[in-house]
Amino acid sequence: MALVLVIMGSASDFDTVAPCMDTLAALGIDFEVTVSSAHRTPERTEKIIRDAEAAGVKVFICAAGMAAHLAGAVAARTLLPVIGLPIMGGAAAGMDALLSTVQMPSGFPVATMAINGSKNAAIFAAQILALEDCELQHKLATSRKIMAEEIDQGAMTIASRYHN
Ligand code: RP5
Repeated sequence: MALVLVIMGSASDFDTVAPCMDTLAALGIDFEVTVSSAHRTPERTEKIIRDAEAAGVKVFICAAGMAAHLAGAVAARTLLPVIGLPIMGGAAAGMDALLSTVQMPSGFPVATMAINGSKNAAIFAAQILALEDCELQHKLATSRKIMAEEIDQGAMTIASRYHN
């Protein structure tokens, strides 16, 4: 059963969103991914939300660029947590999507990631699911340990260039 539903506003977002799906897969999280637009296919978006809720999805990740209303449109129709992923594109280089996603009216929060922050969207979804999943908590902790080791390794590599 999919626990996370990733929705992107256009198939053109796919390459930017792909690290989100890769990270969910690496963490062993069951997810589904689809394309639907808040503006171009509002009825389809509405049906996707209803079907996902009925199927047991726990978290939505909504990626969109430009006047990115997808995450907000989903948040308006569900009580499940919605993670917004602003996608860079167009004349405003992602600032349009960032502000459209983050500046929600009081009462309808969207947990907004950085512009193109696809990996963090997956990790944040995992952190929500990990509240009730000890194994997932362990995977996230292990992943942080690996990141810390990589920083330590980088520090040693750079230091060794200048200090023999
Ligand atoms: C948004 O408009 C999409 O999420 C995408 O980032 C952007 C451009 O979409 P296309 O014109 O490439 O379909 O709705």
